[in-house]
Amino acid sequence: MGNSPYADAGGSFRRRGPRFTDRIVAEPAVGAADHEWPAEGGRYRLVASLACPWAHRSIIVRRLMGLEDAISLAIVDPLQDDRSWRFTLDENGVDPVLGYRYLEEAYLARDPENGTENGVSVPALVEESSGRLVTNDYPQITIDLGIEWAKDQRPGAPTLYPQDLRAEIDAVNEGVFGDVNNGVYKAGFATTQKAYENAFTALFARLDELDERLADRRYLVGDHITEADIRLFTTLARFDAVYHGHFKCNRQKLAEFENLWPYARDLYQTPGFGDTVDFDHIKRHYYQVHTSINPTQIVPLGPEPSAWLEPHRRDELGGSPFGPDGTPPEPLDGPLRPLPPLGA
Ligand SMILES: N[C@@H](CCC(=O)N[C@@H](CS)C(=O)NCC(=O)O)C(=O)O
Repeated sequence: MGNSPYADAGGSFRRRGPRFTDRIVAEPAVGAADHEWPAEGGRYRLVASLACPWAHRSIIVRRLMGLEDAISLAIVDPLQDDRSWRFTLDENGVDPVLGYRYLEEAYLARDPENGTENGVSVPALVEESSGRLVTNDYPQITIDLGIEWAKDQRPGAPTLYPQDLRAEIDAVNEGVFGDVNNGVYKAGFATTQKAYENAFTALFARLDELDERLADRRYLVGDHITEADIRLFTTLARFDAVYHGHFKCNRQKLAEFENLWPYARDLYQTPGFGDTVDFDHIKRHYYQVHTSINPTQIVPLGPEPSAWLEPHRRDELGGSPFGPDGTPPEPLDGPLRPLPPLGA
C-alpha cells in the first residue's frame, strides 16, 4: 500500500472538517457574539480558489444573490505551497485588501496558537478590518449567503434554501456529499483497491439514481435552482476534466449520462454557473498539486470545453431557474481571474 498524505491507515480518504464554524447572520442572537457575526455589507472578504469545488459553491451563490458589492472576493493561486493557499496572482503576491501573502495569516490572526491545526482551507470568510478568519465552514457558508443577506441581495435573487423544501434539499445533499462531492475524493485518494472500489461503486450508483431523478424534472428539488443544484454542479463541472482520469472515476464520463449531462449544461449556461467555471484553474490545481497521484504534474489538454455550450432542451421540462419572480444575475464580461499560460 502506497503512503499518501490524504489517506488513513486503512487506505481510505480522510477529510478534515472545518476548523471555524462561526456564522454570519442577519441578526446575531443576544449573547452569541463569540460565534455569530452580523451580515454587514463591506465587512467581509470571501477568499476562494476557482479550482476548489467547495469554494466554487460560494462564488456561485455570491453571484446568484448579487452580493458582489457587499462581500469582496479574493482569488488564490491554484497551486498551494507548503504554507497552503497564497495570493501570488496579486501584485507583489499580496492580497490588496487583507495585505496578506498567505491565507494562513487570516487563520493565525484568528487563533495564533491553533489556527492552522486543521489545515488552511477555502472557502474562507475573513473580516477585512481585523484580517481575522470568521468561518471556513463551507456548507453553512452557502446556506447563510442565501438566507442571511436579504438587505444586500439584488432584486430578483432566487430563494436557494426555501423553508418548505429544506428537508428534501438536506436529504439530497447528504447522499450527494457522501457519494459524489466527497465520493470522487474517496476514489481518487484511496490507497487500497478495496477503498477505491467501494468509493467508485457508491459514486456511480448515486449518479445513476440522480440521472433517473432528473429524467422528468429540471432541477433536483422543486421547480427552480436550489442549494442542492449548486452542490452537485461544482462536482459535475470537474468530472470529465479531472475526476474521470485523475481520480479514476471512469465507469463513464459525465457526457455519457442521459440526463445528468444536459442538466449540467443547463446550469452551466445559466449566468452565475458557467461564467464562474475556470477549467484552467481546475486542471492545474488537481494535476499539479496532487503529486502523489500525478508525479509528472503534466496537465492534460482535453477535454474540449465547447461541448458545455451545446443545446440542452431542459426548459421543455418546465420550471424556471430563478423561481417565478426571479431573474438571472448580470452576465460577467470575462473570466474572473485568468492565469498566465502554462510554462510561462
Ligand atoms: N477542508 C474543508 C473543505 C474545503 C476543502 O477541502 N478545500 C480544499 C480545497 S478544494 C482545501 O482548501 N484544502 C486545504 C486544506 O484543507 O488544508 C472541509 O472538509 O471542511
